[in-house]
Amino acid sequence: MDALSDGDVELLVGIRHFELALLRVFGEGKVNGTTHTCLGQEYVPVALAPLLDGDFVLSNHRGHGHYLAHFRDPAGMLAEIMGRAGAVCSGVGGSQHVHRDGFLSTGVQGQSLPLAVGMGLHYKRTGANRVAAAYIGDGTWGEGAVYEALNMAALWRVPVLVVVEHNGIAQSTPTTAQLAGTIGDRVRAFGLDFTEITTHDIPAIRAELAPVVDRVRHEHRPAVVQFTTRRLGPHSKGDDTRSAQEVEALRAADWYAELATALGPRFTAVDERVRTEVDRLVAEVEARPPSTWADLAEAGAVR
Ligand SMILES: Cc1ncc(C[n+]2csc(CCOP(=O)(O)OP(=O)(O)O)c2C)c(N)n1
Repeated sequence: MDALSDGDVELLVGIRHFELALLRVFGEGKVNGTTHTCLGQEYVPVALAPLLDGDFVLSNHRGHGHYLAHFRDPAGMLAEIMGRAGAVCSGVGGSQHVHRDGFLSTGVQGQSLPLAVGMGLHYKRTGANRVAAAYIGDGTWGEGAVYEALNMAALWRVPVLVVVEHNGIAQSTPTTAQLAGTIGDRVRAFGLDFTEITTHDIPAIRAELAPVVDRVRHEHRPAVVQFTTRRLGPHSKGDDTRSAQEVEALRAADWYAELATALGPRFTAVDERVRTEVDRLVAEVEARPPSTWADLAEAGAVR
């Protein structure tokens, strides 16, 4: 991890502080709707960011980190969630339904995979040299659309990368209580490439996945990459059904403390600066006027 660039460290801790700040403003009753944070999983999109530069990312209900790693735009995302001026989609999409060129998230589990296959087919036909990458959780392997999409991806050989954030739980249901066999065996049954990543060492992850993404892009060999990861926060806001000991054990293996130890003062300096920047951003976005009907019309959301 000590081979990380300053930009990587900034992005990692930036996503961490963004999510913590979000839970705080929700707790203060300053935001409507809901939110799902990626606390503990931040390194996944950070590791993938340079490999998917210029590609299309399809995200899910836990998508802030995916967006921030792809665009480095905390102001637009925060304004979107808080319904303030400058929001990515004029506050229409909120936390889960964000659209921007090169990015689309949906709160409907499994919905992104058929879209990714359609996009991949388009990229293949037009020679776009682009990958459609879709993030899903392990709990989403109960959705039929996932299998329909994998079938067509394999048959049509489209440049689709499925990124599974396997955190071992879906809302309150442990994966062991709902998934027979393994995701890897299911993927291999379609003849697709499957890679499992169990580390949070970002340079090591990039080294392992660069050839995988290359094959997806240039040989149109769809692939599934599973990250064994940890959800440190509640499913949404106050709904963690796990025991305190279980969550404590997950926190003990978090990348954050490990990176702080590995980088020492370099980490502390970046961490403190980024935390202050996020706090300032929250205050600044909160003080902005709400998104207006004019913003919505401009975004094409109303006629
Ligand atoms: C089709 C559909 N069914 C149910 C839900 C409600 N729901 C939202 S997130 C979630 C659990 C998702 O678990 P997983 O895919 O493992 O992702 P994680 O939350 O662990 O990141 C559920 C059941 C939904 N959003 N969409």
